[in-house]
Amino acid sequence: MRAAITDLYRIEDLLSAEERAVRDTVAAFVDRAYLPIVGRHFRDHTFPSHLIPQLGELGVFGATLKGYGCAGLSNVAYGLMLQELERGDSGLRSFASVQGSLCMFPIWAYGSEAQKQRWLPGMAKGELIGCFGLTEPDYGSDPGGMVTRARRDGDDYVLNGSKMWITNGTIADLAIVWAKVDDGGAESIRGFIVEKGMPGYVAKEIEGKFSLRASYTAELSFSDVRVPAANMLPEVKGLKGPLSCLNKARAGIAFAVMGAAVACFEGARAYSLERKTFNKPIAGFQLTQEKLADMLQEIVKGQLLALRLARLADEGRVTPEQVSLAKRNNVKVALDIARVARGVYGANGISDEYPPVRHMLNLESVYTYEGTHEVHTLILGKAITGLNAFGN
Ligand code: TGC
Ligand code: FAD
Repeated sequence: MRAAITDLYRIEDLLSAEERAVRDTVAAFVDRAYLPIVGRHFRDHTFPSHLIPQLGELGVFGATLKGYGCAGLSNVAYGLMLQELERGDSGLRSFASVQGSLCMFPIWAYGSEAQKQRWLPGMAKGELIGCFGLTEPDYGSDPGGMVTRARRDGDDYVLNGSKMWITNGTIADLAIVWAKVDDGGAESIRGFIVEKGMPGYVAKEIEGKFSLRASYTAELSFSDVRVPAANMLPEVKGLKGPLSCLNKARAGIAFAVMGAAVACFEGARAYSLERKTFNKPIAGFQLTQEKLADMLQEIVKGQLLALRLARLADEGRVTPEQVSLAKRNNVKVALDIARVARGVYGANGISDEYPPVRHMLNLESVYTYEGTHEVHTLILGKAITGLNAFGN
């Protein structure tokens, strides 16, 4: 990254001038507009919505998509943007992941031309906000078991069910909702664009989170919501619809979480050089140096992995197993780094005056969402052995 010690392996040299410029612009935005206020938002459990149009101007939303007002950047540039956002807070990056990879991408890839024209330009600018409803109260890791149903009735579908743990839910203008429909005899999962204000659609903020407090997370409920058939995504059927969106979002996360790790590493390094015990800086003790060396080692490895993954995506050669390995590894090491960094701060490490505990708590969510650590283990296990260990 920027500071020389963090970029021990000159990953900088592997980036194009455009990629570096995009990253530096987002980094400056995070430093100037976000870091001074994130602590207050985390305390108050609020998201700084006033920054959304500025993120739109930076081209963050749907950054890899072409046309419809989107920036059409490489996956590497997008990953670098997300890394900087997550250096600020996972909540800021979550907002961008959901808007771009989980809401704009399915409309762009599977929507009708009318749907693309109607939604994408406003979403790219941040004037319209999306959320993605796959998880249900009883079906998280196993979304194929979902019970939300859409029944055809004339020119509409009638939607009933609920979705749980939905990022941006309470501030969203539209929700991409995945539901089972009776599709001429066979049941099939389809995506629907459910609009704010449709009668019977309610989004309720989930209270009591210790993680991702600077982000909104909702329960969505649908009670006989009439959704025009024209709001169904026409070009995809089955679980591969939502799972293909998750490939994009998970790859972005693999890149992004290294930003949280860097924030923790840089903070712990600076603090350990300042803080003295037994008459010398704690950075001078071998045990502290081992912690810093471990952190740096895992950051370098994680960044190289994320960069390779994004380059493969740019070449159209990425596989879900590659995405799972990178998401699984990088989130785990970022969480470990945040925990160790928190310890380096001693008692100060539990205060929100310093970033590691906030990142640590956030990363507990990242470890769980977009496929839990265990789900990614099993995806890899299946790829390695050919045997499915998910269920019966
Ligand atoms: P399975 O039988 O394996 O597959 C069903 C169909 O889906 C296809 N498929 C994929 N397609 C594209 N990409 C992938 N990664 C795919 N994986 C599978 C598959 O080919 C098949 O297609 P077809 O045509 O033959 O029908 O499905 P399964 O029911 O056994 O489930 C597999 C499993 C467990 C891996 C999957 O369900 C899974 O990934 N579960 C985890 C769920 C998850 O990640 N949820 C995330 C919700 S969104 C979220 O967390 C947002 S947080 C956002 C933020 O704030 O940043
Ligand atoms: P469960 O599926 O109940 O799993 C519980 C535990 O069992 C986990 O440790 C899991 O790994 C383990 N487990 C499950 N199955 C197996 C198995 N076969 N073998 C071994 N272990 C297993 N979802 C959305 O759709 N949209 C969003 O925007 C969204 N945002 C989120 C934001 C936050 C802050 C959080 C925390 C979650 C969000 N989610 C979202 C939901 C998230 O994707 C789910 O929480 C996740 O998929 C796991 O589902 P679950 O919580 O129901 O856990």
